Amino acid sequence: MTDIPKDHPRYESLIAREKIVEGIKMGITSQQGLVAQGRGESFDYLLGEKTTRSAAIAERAAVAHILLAENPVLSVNGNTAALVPESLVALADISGATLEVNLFHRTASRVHKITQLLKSHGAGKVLGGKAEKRLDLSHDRAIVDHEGIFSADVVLVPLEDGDRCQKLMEMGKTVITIDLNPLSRTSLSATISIVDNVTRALQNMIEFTKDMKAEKEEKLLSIIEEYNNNMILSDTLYNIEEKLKSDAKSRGI
Ligand code: PTJ
Repeated sequence: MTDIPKDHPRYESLIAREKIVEGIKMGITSQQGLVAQGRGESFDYLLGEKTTRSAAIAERAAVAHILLAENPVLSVNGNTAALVPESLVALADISGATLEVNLFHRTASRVHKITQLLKSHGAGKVLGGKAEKRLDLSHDRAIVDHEGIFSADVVLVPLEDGDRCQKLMEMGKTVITIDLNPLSRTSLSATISIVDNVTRALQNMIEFTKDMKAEKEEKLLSIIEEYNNNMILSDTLYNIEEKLKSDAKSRGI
């Protein structure tokens, strides 16, 4: 990995790039993952590279769903495995969710390497390697584990393409997405759309889980009932609009 000085103004962003490049070298991340990261970076810039108030509300509601679920599953792809393996394992551990590797550009070797990586970070059970069920989709994200995504009631799908998100919604599941594009098909079709960088979102969700784990069921249900995903998305777009106006004004444009 290139040595990035800690005082570089774009330190976090450069480290994330390094992790994706490293993921490709390790055979974990697809080359297309680089393009996806670049797209994410541009949306993150528009959000001010910080967790907005609406993203934090979505993250809290997502944690309430995960804590109340019978069989919550965290779906892992090549980008999230490269960027946040330790956070995925920590969130699964503290919330009781199961990890499942599910890839768009699926190869047995990538599934195996991602599983090994998660295990090296302390993961117990990691599904996906022996996945045998198929969702009604024409690409390989369709391949899911019976015990995992197929029978899950709540599924977290970070950095997703819209198809599978819509299919999981049609199957009656609660779908939580993490996607920096508030207007992607994924964000527009999920139950809870977290518009935040996965690196910040998972950290926040771990902290929320620590706080909320001891809450009574009624309290968690009330968080879910009060949540309105359309309002969250519209608030996010408003934030972007205001940030662009204020940036332009401060630069005399
Ligand atoms: O590992 P695989 O084979 O499953 O492939 C994974 C990728 C991400 C390559 C694949 O799912 C893909 O092509 O995704 P898309 O369609 O490019 O969608 C990715 C979405 O995630 C886009 O809307 C990006 O803006 C967003 N995104 C990218 N990086 C981040 C992000 N959202 C949150 N945090 C990020 N770091």
